Amino acid sequence: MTNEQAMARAIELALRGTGQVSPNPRVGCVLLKDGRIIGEGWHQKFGAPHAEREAITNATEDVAGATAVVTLEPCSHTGKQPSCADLLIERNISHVIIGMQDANPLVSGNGIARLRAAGIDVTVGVLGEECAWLDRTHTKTITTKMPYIISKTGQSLDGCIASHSLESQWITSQGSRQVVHALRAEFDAVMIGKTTALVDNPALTVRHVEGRQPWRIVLDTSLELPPTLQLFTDEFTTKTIVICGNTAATSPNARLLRESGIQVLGCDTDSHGILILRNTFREMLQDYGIASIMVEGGSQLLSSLLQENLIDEYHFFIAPIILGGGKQVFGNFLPTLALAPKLRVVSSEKCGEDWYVVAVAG
Ligand code: AOF
Ligand code: ZN
Repeated sequence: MTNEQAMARAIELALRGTGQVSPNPRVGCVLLKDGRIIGEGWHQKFGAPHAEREAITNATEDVAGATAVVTLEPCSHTGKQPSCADLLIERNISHVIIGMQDANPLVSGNGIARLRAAGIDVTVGVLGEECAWLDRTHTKTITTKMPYIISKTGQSLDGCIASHSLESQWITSQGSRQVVHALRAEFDAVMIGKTTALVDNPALTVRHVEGRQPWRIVLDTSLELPPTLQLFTDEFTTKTIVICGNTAATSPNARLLRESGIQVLGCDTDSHGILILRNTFREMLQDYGIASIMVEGGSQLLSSLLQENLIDEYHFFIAPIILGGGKQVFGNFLPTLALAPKLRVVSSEKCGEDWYVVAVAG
């Protein structure tokens, strides 16, 4: 087995932690002896043992002299778990192959230095880009203290998310909608604006695929949404967060929502009464461990996020339909070409009848 093949396997293992480890990174580890796998492990749950310890625990042979292939730099600090670099040194691992350096300032470079100081051979950067993608949300949160924000739009070829009469069910095909459910299970929260909640009355649940239910966040500055919405009445009300202005957060409506197990959070507003989302996002990470938020619309919310430069990653599901004069995905605020965000396409593929394009902020 080559180093790349072993790293690809470590990435596969790391992915099993999806939805379980956030805001920690997804990490996988493979132990090799004479090119054979003798142990595998992954970080399974937030606060639980790290991938390297799992792989050593699961090893079927003595690990002394083995090569550890790990997607992320082994940690050098003591957090909820003891240091993985120290564990690898103690167990006489002879070579450590790392996908990417940990962005966590408590670790970054120190894990590698500690391994090298103990005489261990260290190789960094095998499938580095793939490993960086795997842990992009951890990298963002640990360095900026802000969650990673993803926009998801089901849209027409001419960039509309609804017809002029606000019909949006359904623009994209069943295949695309299934991918969306898988995405919901991947990220920590799904967010929508007030109009989308009102017009679509979405459940924002994970259906058609296995996966855990993410938080559901809805913005409603004055708490005017009807209490009969699915988000407020179904079996996941304890996974619903309503963001409103600070005044509304102490109103009788807020109390009623809280009585149903819903979280109601007050947010600062600007001089126009618009919620200052940057602060709210920071709180989401700090107080709820929400490291990634997928915003599913509508155009007003997406526009303000774009304007505030808050979107890290874009998922476009583009259906072969023209809605001329419909609701534009990102509104109409961008006055000049110079202000247009430049994106880098990460992947594009056919999804049923639709095209599925993933792009990141350039
Ligand atoms: C590793 N292997 O499997 C993971 C690592 O609070 P703790 O102890 O769980 O530490 C969390 C930090 O440790 C996290 O921010 C990241 O820097 C690193 N995660 N490191 O060597 C692992 N999950
Ligand atoms: Zn560790």
